[in-house]
Amino acid sequence: MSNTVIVGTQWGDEGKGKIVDMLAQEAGAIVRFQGGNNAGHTLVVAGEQCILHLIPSGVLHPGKKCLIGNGVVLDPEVFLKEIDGLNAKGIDVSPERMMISKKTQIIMSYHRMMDNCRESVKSDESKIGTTGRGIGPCYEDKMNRIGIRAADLADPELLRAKIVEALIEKNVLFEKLFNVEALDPEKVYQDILPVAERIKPFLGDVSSVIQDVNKAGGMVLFEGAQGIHLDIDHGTYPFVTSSNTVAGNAAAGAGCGPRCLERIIGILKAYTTRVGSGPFATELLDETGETLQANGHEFGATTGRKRRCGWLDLVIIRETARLCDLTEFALTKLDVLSGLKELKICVSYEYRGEKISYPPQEQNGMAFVKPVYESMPGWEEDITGARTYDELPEAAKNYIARIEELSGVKVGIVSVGPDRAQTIVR
Ligand code: 2SA
Ligand code: GDP
Ligand code: MG
Repeated sequence: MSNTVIVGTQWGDEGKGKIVDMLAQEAGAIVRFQGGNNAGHTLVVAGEQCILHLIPSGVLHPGKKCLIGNGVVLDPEVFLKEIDGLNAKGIDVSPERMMISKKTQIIMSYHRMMDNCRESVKSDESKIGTTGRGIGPCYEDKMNRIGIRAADLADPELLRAKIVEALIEKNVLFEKLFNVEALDPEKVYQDILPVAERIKPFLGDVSSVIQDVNKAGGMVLFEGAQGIHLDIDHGTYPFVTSSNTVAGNAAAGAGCGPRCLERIIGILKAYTTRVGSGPFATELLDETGETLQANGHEFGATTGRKRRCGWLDLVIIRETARLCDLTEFALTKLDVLSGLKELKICVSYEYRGEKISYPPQEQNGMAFVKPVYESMPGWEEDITGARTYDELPEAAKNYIARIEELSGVKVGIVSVGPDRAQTIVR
């Protein structure tokens, strides 16, 4: 089996969790390589729903190794809560199978505070609409080389000194700019100590585990979070998250070389959604948008925010295919389109008087594009019970074929419902 990377092709919430859970059956290890608990990955097995924020979506398969790579920002309290919840359900998440890279950056209370302070002083137009989980400020500290790394949790003196250092500038900002109370470094340190104690047994060398799994002939599944158009470099900057979400970062963020990445599956929702601010060319602010939102149950899996909905945008998908070198798509939520008489696919944009096939690269250029649509007939049938490709209505097959033609990437998996079983492998 080839090592496989799963990425979101749009703005997140394409159904990555479901597909990772499904493919985890064949994996030796599942590794998260970027993002943090801003992610909400939903798995449904035999009707029972489980939403994961930090723990890799392979966890429901007993014995599979679940790894958190160096590229992740980890909130230790959220991590412990998540394992407690899983253990209570009888799912083993002991350090025997769960590991956090010693190099993983730690989200501290002051990162969450900074996230909310920064958003609160922005104008309505410039608010990012972050999840408020401290993701951006934690990555800022990493790049600023003052981040707390997971291994520091096992070294109390170093930890204390680093907290003091990290708060020097932040406390000035908290007090003078944001008008909130400065934090006492000693209190932050004392509060994190019991948490650190519980995290210690999970610390390890994720890079070596990946290598060992491969050496033993096992497959490693790299689980991306958010989506390619939320990538810090390639997304709709500045309305993006603070990590590289592209497939290439799976290598850097997990601790292996680029030749490790073999099969690259882009998870493609049959329409488009976005949560948070930022341009969205095919957004539908009408009844059809509401229908997609309602039928697709489009609410943020972390914050509960309503997701914005619109037609499938092949321009951003084409860009994803080239940025990630996709080998195939897993098309999800096709069932949500059932009952729509007409389906539209955005095939190009009009931008500054020109027709373009890839998103503009100027800041906020996406806010000024006009989508060029192609129309296709929809289908009436409920397809949630389909288990083979042939059971799909002709119009659904045509929709899939058109996606393949317009993107140059084949659709290898079709998902027709949230449950693990509601999947067609071609
Ligand atoms: P942040 O918190 O700094 O990463 O926010 C920056 C932008 O990234 C967006 N973002 C997301 N978009 C879709 N899904 C995400 N996960 C949750 C989910 C979101 C939720 O599964 O539904 O529950 O609201 C996710 N995480 C970050 C975010 O909306 C900002 O636009
Ligand atoms: P992720 O962040 O990419 O893992 O996606 P989320 O879990 O945030 O959002 C996807 C939502 O769609 C979840 O509620 C899933 O249970 C659900 N889902 C996944 N695949 C399908 C599908 O094929 N059909 C339907 N109706 N729901 C799906
Ligand atoms: Mg999600």
